[in-house]
Amino acid sequence: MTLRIGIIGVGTMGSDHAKRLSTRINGATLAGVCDLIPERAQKMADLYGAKVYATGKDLIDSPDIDAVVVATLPHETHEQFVLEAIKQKKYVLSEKPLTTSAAGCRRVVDAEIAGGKRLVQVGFMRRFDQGYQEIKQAIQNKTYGEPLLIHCAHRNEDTPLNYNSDMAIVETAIHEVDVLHWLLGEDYDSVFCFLPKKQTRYTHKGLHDPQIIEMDTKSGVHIDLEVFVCNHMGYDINCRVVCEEGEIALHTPQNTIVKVAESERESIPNDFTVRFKEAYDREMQAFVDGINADQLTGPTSWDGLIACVTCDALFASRDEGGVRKKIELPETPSFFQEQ
Ligand code: ISE
Repeated sequence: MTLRIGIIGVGTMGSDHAKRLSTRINGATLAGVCDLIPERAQKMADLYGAKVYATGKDLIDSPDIDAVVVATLPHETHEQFVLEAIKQKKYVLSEKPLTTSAAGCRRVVDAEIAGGKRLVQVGFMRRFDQGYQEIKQAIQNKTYGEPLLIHCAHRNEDTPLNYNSDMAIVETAIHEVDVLHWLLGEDYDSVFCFLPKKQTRYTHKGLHDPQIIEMDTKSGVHIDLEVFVCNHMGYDINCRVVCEEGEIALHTPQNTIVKVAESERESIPNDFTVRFKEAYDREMQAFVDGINADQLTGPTSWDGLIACVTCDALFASRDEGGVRKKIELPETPSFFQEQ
């Protein structure tokens, strides 16, 4: 059966998902779209032969839509649509962050548990990236001994003028917050965020750029992360895991290297939809396959909650001038332990 999927919010991410659903994903089709800007929705509908819905609720409630993708901005709007999908017992893929606070994620988690069925997948797509998967394998198999340190940098070429310091944590750094504890297979013990005095001249009001994050896991693996969202260079994602007997690092996928004028150049993508195209495809295929098997396997709303608890601690650490904060995670409900 071909699943009829509806997308709420067709900005950068939603339109990227619309294209992937219409052209590269097996077992599903783009059946509906909705956006606060009607022309944007109409454009997607015309391109891919989907129906335009006036509101997100209309799309979710429609008998012609089997499952939903939520890619709205601002991210706090995800919650209302995810809750509506749960109410209608429809599977839903929510872009990350699930919401922007632990309290909001808790409401989603509670609604999902009350409904008695796992329906939510959260868009932590880095778990589907081949580079991160190879690193996870090496860690699990102890190929290079125990992991000791992880050095990361999350760099965006530029951000819009409304992008602020909190967003650089809960919308940007949240990728590392999620993927690193998943890589290591353990929880964080404490986190720390501090603002270096020297900032880029390309930053703007409300954004301190760069920010520095440190996270320590329960077993003592130490992580440092540079979050630099106006780097004026490219979309540059680094993750280097130092183990007892070797080091394993992400490498930006390349098809060609150019040697010219006594130099050798590798390209850096300009945004995340290019850098992680395959990972986004695999994430969406896993969502569709999970629905067809009636069992989702991707990141859960509980993963969404854990990430937001960690981001809330990072905000507190930063706002208190760089105080180390303990991560107090609620006990994992059995509903998610079985996943
Ligand atoms: C965006 O939403 C993403 O998911 C990107 O991976 C991240 O680098 C960017 O900062 C976010 O705004």
